[in-house]
Amino acid sequence: MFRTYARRTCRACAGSDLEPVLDLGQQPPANAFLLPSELGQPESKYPLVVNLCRNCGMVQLADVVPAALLFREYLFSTSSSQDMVQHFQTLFQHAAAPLPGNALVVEVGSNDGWALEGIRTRNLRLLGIDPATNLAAAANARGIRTLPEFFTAAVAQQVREADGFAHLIVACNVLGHVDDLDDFCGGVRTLLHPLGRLIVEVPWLRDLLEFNEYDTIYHEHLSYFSLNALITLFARHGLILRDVEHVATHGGSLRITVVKAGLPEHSVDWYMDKERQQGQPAALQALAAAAAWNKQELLERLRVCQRRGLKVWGYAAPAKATVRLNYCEIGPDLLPCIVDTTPAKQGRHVPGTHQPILPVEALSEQPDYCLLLAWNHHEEILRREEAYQLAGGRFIMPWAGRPSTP
Ligand code: DWN
Ligand code: ZN
Repeated sequence: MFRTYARRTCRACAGSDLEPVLDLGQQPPANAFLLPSELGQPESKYPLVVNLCRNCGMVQLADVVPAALLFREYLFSTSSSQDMVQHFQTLFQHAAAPLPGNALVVEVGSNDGWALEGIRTRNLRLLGIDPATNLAAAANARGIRTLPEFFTAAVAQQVREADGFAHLIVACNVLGHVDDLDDFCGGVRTLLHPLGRLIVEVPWLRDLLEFNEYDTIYHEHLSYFSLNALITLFARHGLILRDVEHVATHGGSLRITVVKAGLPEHSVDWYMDKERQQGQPAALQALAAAAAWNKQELLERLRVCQRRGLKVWGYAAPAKATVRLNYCEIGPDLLPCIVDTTPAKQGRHVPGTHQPILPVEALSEQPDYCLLLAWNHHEEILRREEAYQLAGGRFIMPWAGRPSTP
């Protein structure tokens, strides 16, 4: 059991006016999928309490589980979704197009290196940085140079001394995982070329609230960003938001471009308006109510299936499945197993609720329904699992507030 520490200041503005707005109870780390030999042993669970900063509107976790526990061995790999690989490779191809020859491109949180593969044939120097030693090793083995490190100001300094400035730094789905964002931004300032760009993707708080994506709240995700919070954070470090775009990944994300100098573009206003219209803390209170409602509704749907003798399995074991199943208290009695394409997760069990994770090929047993826990990949999954559906299998969406079968 590791100790959490309680964060007393806002990660974006450093203010201390933090108000608890949502409590998802004690939860196991969402990616700590259990080996069969670990099943009988006591499991570590940590509080999952969400704070709102009344100064800048940043939403963030109160308790911090040590990063080394969460990220040094990481079972999630970007390459588990072809759509995501395509999304990130396209990002790199576009962003790298105007770069001078031999420029340094750094991806922070490079996972298994598949995004950088998208530009490996270009005349550029590529460097991945990721704390997961298993993923960094896999990337290095394929020739994508990857440092098995957290991105800190100290690491940025080392890279700059060894490789010079980076013309492009990309950090997708990373910022939310970082406790010390001041140190992270310091690292960006150190490493970024004066004319370089930082491209960041983060799930947008507005979409999390709009679509009740409470299962994306877990210990790995320390911050839930509004555009306002991002601007506040970067401005404190002399970094300026240059562009913003809405992308569909992970339930709705912001892709922003940050530079050392320049003017915010017009598009920023539209996003800021959307955030203002939503209002806080009312939207967070609504999220708490939606989560509670989703629990009742999902349990009822699964019980109805059980009474009718219908077989329901889970489809995909993303980290967010751990949150939803634990929060909703959906155990193996209602959902006996989950299928997932990730070899590293197969043979393991969901933390807390303990469903075994099977290869997707097990779907040939034709459960009547599959609860689609990786709802953010639903298009790809529906495409992929055509045979299951043609044979009569149906997917149930777990979204709160959306009617669906059965
Ligand atoms: O920020 C984070 C994001 C980017 O990725 C994390 N902290 C961890 C992770 O979150 P997640 O685990 O919720 O990610 P995904 O992308 O929703 O996970 C998808 C899961 O679904 C994987 O386990 C693979 C599986 N899958 C499948 O079984 N069949 C995915 C596809 C596309 C499929 O066809
Ligand atoms: Zn703040």
